[in-house]
Formats: sequence, structure tokens, C-alpha cells
Amino acid sequence: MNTRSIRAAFVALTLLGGALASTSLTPVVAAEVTVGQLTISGAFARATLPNAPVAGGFLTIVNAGGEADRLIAASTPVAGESQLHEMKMEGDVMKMAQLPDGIEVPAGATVTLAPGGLHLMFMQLKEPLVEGTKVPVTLTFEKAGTVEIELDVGGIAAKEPAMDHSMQSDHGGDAQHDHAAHMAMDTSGMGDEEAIAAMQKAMFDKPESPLTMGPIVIAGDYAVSAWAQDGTGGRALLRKTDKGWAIHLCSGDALKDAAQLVDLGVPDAEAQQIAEGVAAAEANVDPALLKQFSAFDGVMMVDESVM
Ligand SMILES: [Cu+2]
Repeated sequence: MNTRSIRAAFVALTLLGGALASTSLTPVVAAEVTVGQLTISGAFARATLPNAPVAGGFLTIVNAGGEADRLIAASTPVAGESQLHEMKMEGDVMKMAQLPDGIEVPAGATVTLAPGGLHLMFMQLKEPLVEGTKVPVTLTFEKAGTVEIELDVGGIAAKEPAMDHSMQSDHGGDAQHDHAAHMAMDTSGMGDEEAIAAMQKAMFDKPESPLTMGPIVIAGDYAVSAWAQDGTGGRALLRKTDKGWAIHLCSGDALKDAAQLVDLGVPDAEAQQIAEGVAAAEANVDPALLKQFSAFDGVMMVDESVM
């Protein structure tokens, strides 16, 4: 009974993690689309889980012209909102942030949107992205204008368009698990709150930087837990799966707001219940600690399905 099996896997950033240095010199099979001096190729997305709220889109833009251009917008019928994002490391944490000024494509340059870096971000997904299908996307450039492309939907941890395996750059071995943090424990026999706290402690607590757990609010198969560590912190959105509770994504104040919870895929009733629960539970929390729970900018996806 004391043996906790390391069984299920926790995989961070599998949807968006991993870097791909892609300057393929071989013909890329994925369709190329040209608009003005720009050529767009290798466009792909990763398959998503049935309830995933967001997905990333990746592609390469070559600017053969003598003038810089800028990708300023993207849209797709499969998502309520599309944004231009970048991933960046802040300390040990990879965060993603919206790029309000878009993505510059300098004259003569190749710009690659790839997992772990620049990407198209599709929010409020209306349906899961299914491997083997295509997702239509409209890109708008400042100078070249608007162009329609299609993303090939690859596997859930696809690193590149499915057909182009010619250039793996320096990624030998198990590239699928780049940036992956595996951690799990058997929490059977624990109550929900206890299980969530124990799991997060097991994943993140370190002797030199102890993890402080804040209130945990549970509504149906969803939960939001607040945490603080090293003067910063955030909130995690968890889902109960057949393998126990798993972190679905990390964010800050978005996870105490009912409307934003709904945008992130939580059903209305649970979102409402969580928002009210968090407000009540955090009413008595030390303001300095509350500030830490709010410190997490953006949304970091954590995908529990890739094991
Ligand atoms: Cu993003």
C-alpha cells in the first residue's frame, strides 16, 4: 500500500512543445502556396483530443522579394478565434504569448512557425482536428494580402508535415518527447482534493523550491487549483480521466473567470461553479499569495493524452 507506481505519464507541452529547425532542401510534399513574393509551405497542425480547447498551426514562409512583409492575421472556420503566438522560456517555464504586431517576414528571409516557437493559435475549437484531414486557414499579410492555405493534420505529437521526413536536423531518437515531463502516481484511494494536491506536489515540489498549494475547487470532472512557488505561481485546470486527475492547462486569472473557462473548453455549469468556488475559497487567502496565483501570463497547454 505504500508503493506508488509511476504509471500514467504526465506530458507537458506535447501540443506545442519541441523545437524543429526546419530548412528543408529537399522537395516538400505538402502543397506550396504563393502570394506575391511569399511562398508558404509545409503547413500542418496536430490532431487534438475530443475536448481540446485550442490547437496550434505551423508553416514555413519564404519571402523571395526585396521588401519585408508581415503576417498580421489568421483565421479558420474550425476555431472561434485565431491568433499569432510565440512560445518563450521564462525561467524554467515555457509560456506562450500573443503577438499583437504579427510576425515579420524580412526580405529574402525564411520564417518558420514550428512547435516550440512561433505558431498560429486556434482558440475555441469547434471540433477536434482529426489526423489525415485538412484544415483551411486564411492568412493575411500586410503587403501581400490574403491567401488561403490548408494545414495537413498530423498525429497528436506531429513535429512536421507528415510527408517530409527527409530533414530531421539534429533530432535523433525520441523527438516526440522533447520538453516532456513525465510524472505520475497512483492516487487511487485518495479523495479528489488530496489526489490533486499530491499529484502537483509530486510533479513540481522540490526541496530547494517548495510548492505551496492554494485552494482547489472541483466541479464535476473539472477542477482548478492554485499554486505558488519561488515567488511566482498560477492556476491549473485539471480534468478527471479514467487514469485519475490530470492537468489540462496552466494559466493565471483566466482560470477564475467563468467566461474564460468556457472558452478553454469547460462546460457552462462547471465553469460557473468553479468561478464561484474560486472566489469564495480565495476570499481568505493572503493578498501576497493571491498575487502569485495571478502571476501566470497566457495559457500553457498540458496534454494528458500522450503517454
Ligand atoms: Cu499559442
